Amino acid sequence: KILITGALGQIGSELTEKTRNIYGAENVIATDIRKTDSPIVTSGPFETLDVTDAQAMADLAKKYNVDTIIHLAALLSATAEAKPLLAWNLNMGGLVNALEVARENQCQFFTPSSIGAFGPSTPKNQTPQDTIQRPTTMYGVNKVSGELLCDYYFQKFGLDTRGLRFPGLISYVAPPGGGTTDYAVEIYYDAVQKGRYTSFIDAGTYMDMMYMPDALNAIVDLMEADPAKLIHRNSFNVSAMSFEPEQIAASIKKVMPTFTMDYDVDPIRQGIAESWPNAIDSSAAIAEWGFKAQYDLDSMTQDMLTKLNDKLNNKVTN
Ligand code: VAH
Repeated sequence: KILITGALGQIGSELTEKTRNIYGAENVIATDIRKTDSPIVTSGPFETLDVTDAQAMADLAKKYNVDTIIHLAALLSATAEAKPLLAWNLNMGGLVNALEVARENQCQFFTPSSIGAFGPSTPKNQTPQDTIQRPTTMYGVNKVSGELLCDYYFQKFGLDTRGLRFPGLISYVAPPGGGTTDYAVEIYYDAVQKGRYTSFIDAGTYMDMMYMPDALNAIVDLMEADPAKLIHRNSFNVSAMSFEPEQIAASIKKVMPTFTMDYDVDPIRQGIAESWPNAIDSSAAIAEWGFKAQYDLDSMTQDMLTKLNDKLNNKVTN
């Protein structure tokens, strides 16, 4: 039985559907802070859960006899920068509660880290798996602390903790909330709805990115990997591509020639983006559990625009 926190979020809403398809809907308990009209609420067990409530989480783990916890509930980088103390309490309080419940129930455990776990003094290109991590954002402090805490629970208690340093994730099902890489999601929505986009991230700002189907496969592949082959555990660099706003705009123009983009740079999120790497090295994930991304920028653009057209304009695109 798998318990997922943050199951209505950008990753959670698609990971819940994917794991229900693989392992059986009744074996995946979706939880989130509030119930919505999402199909996730009705396609299998759903419970409201505030991850800062340790007892409530412990009670759910017992109620459903959970053996795997996928902890996704967290505030993303821009929101965390606006509300740093709330971010510390939710991101770290929720994580330690989830780790304790996993330890008490001997669960396998997954929680994502991020390229946000790196800072300005980290090598920016081909960022190594093992390198300096002095992030200058509250989100980054949360992610580095989370990586270390999950390693600690593995070393100290033998808990089977696993995690990935995700790049910006691009998807069309549930919009991300409060991220810095969200520009690369918004651009597709605006392209379909307005034919144009105003970017809050400046031209020339490279960040690692990945299409959601590849991120979901990476989570399942890592969780099913032979533990004997894992040298790293909670922080595998994984990236499918690195681009800057002009490049994603050019990719969209190949499909929508009249698309235009201009800039209204947000200094806060621009500052966060500039503190992160340009392109990270995924070789440890490739070597230890066979990470492989299927989508590049143009194939992602093709799929995003087709799916969003169907979703937003109810156009049946052939
Ligand atoms: C964010 N989407 O922007 C998240 C992610 C690497 C970016 O951590 O905060």
